[in-house]
Amino acid sequence: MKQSQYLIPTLREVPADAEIASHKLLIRAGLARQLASGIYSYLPLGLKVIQKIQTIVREEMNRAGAQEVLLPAMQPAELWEESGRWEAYGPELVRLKDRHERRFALGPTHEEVISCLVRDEVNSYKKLPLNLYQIQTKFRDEVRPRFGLIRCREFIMKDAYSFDTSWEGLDKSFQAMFDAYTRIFTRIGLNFRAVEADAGSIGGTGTYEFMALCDIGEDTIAYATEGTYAANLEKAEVVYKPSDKPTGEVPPLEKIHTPGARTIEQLQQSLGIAASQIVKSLLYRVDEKLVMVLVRGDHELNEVKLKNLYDAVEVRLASEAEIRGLTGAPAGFIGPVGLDPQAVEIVADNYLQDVTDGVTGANEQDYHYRHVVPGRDFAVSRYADLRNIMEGDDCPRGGGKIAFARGIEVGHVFKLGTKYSKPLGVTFLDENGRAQEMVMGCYGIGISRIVAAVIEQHHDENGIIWPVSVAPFHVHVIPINAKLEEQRAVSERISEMLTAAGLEVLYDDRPERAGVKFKDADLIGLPLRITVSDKAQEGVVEVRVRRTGETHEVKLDQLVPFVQEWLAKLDETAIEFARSRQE
Ligand code: 9G3
Repeated sequence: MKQSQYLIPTLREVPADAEIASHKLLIRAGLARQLASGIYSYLPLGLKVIQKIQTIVREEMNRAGAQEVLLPAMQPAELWEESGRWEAYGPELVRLKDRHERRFALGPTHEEVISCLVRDEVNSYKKLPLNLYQIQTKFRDEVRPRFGLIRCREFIMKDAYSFDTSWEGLDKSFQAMFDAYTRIFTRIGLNFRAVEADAGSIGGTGTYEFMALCDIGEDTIAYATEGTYAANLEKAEVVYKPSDKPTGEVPPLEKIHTPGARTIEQLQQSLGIAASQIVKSLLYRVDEKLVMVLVRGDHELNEVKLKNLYDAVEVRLASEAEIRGLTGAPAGFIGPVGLDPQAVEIVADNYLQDVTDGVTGANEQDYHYRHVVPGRDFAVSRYADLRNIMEGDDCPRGGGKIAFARGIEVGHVFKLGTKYSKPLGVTFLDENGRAQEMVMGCYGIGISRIVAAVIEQHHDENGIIWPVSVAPFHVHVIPINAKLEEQRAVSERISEMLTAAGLEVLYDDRPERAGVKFKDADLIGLPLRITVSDKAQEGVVEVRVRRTGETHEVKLDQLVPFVQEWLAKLDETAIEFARSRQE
C-alpha cells in the first residue's frame, strides 16, 4: 500500500479532550476521528486493526463451536416490554419511533432478540446445545462518554448466547467460552486477567470479567499475591477474623462536644484517635426500607454487598431530609445510639465487632458519643461482610495477601440461567415431550475497546507499538530520499517481495523529509521498519524493530526470511508477555 494515496491523517498536536495515552494516539496516529461525543469514525488504519481483532475472535468462536449470525440493531419496544427491561432502563437505552409512531430501541445488547429467535426456531432438545454469536455495533447513551474508544455511545461488540437443556450443560458451554476468551486475549497480545465479578440479580456462580491490566483502568481488581485469586473490588469477599486484642473495662457512654467535626479525618484530629475506633454511620434507602449501615472509620462500605444482603433492586444514600427526619441531626453527626428499631434497621460490617471503645455521632448537631460499645449501647440486627477489601487484607482463598491493580474490562462471561428464557418463554421439549425452559449464558467482547486497551499496553513516548497479531500492516518501508530513483525502485521491489510472501506492507512513498517519515512511522507503530538508503546500491537495507529500537543491516536476498523470522519472534514475545503477567 502506497502511503501517498492512503488516508492516514497523522497529527503532531494532542487532542484537547484526550486524557489518556490510547485516546491521544488513536487520534494522532490517524486511526479514528470523533464525529460527536462518544461516536467515532474508523479510518482505514483503525478499521484494519478492528478487522484483525474480529478475525481472531471469529476463529476462536468458530473453533469453540459457536455459529455466527447478524441480528437487527433496531428492536421493537414490545420485545423489551416482555423482558421487563423497557421500563427498567432509563435514558441509557436509545429509543426512537418509526413513521407509524411505533416504538423501537437501538440495541445496547441482544438478549431479547436472540431469545425471540431461539424461542421461534428451536423447539427440541435434539437441537441443543446451541451457541450463536454476532459482531455488531451497539448503542448506549452513556452519561459521560470519555477515554476515546473505551467509553463510547456507539461501539462494536461481539456478543454470544448459549442455550442448554440443563445447568450442567451451561457449565460446559460456559467453560468453552472461558477457554476461547483466554485464547483470544492471549493471541491479541493483551496482558489480562480473568476476575470474579458480581453476578448481581442474575445470581449463580461464575461470572468473570476479562480485564486488560493498566493503570488508567476504571475498575479496581483485588488479586492475591500468591495463587490465582482475582476479583473485582465490588465482588471480593473479606474474611473476618476476630481481633485478639484484650478489651478492658470500658467507661460508660459519654456525650462530647465536637463542633464542626463531620468527617472521619476531622474527628480523628480533634479527638486524637485512630480511624479504626470510629463507627461510621451511613443512612441508606434499600428499596423502600431505611437502613443504617455501620462500618469502621478506616473502612469503605461496599454498596453492592449491601444490595446483595437485602436482595434489593436499588440502594441509595438517604437524602438530607430523610436523615434529619429519622435522627433530628444533619449528616456527619448521626449514629446508632438511641434510634427506634421500628423506624430503622441497623446492620454492621463484621469488623465493627472489633470496635470496643468507639466514637459515633450523637444524633445532635456538633455532638458525638465516646466509649461506645456495640451490643451494650445499641443493638445490631445483623453483622455481615459489607466493606471493600483493602490492600494487605488476607486473600479469601488462602493465597497470601491482597494487592490492587487497575483494569479495563474487555470481556465478560455470564451464566444467565432462566433470567430471559422464563419471561420470554424460551422453552424446548425434552425426551419425555415436556416443555422446559432453556438455560442460557451470554458472553461479550468489546471489539472497539480492545483497540484502546492494546494501545494503552503497547506504546512508548513516540507512539504505538502494535503486537504483530493485530498490527494494521507488518512492515513499513521507508526510502530516506524518495526522489532518488534507485531508492524508489528498491523500495518498490522490497514491497513486492514481502507482499508476495504474504506480508502486509505500507510503503511511504511521500515526498517528505526522512525525519518526518520516521516520526510518523514511530507514531503508527508497525512492528518492523525497513529503511532504504544509499546502501541499497550495495544491496543492503536497514531493518528496525519498533518495540526495541534495535537495527539490523540485511542483504536484500536475505530480507524476506529475516522479516518473517522477526515477526514470528515478536508475536511469540507478545504472547509470552501476556502469559507471564497472568500467573
Ligand atoms: C441496556 C442498556 C445498557 C446495558 C444493558 C441493557 C449492560 C445490559 C449488560 C450486558 C450483559 C451481556 C451480552 C454480551 C455479554 C454481556 N448495559 N448490560 O444488559 F438496555 Cl441501555 O450487556 N450482554
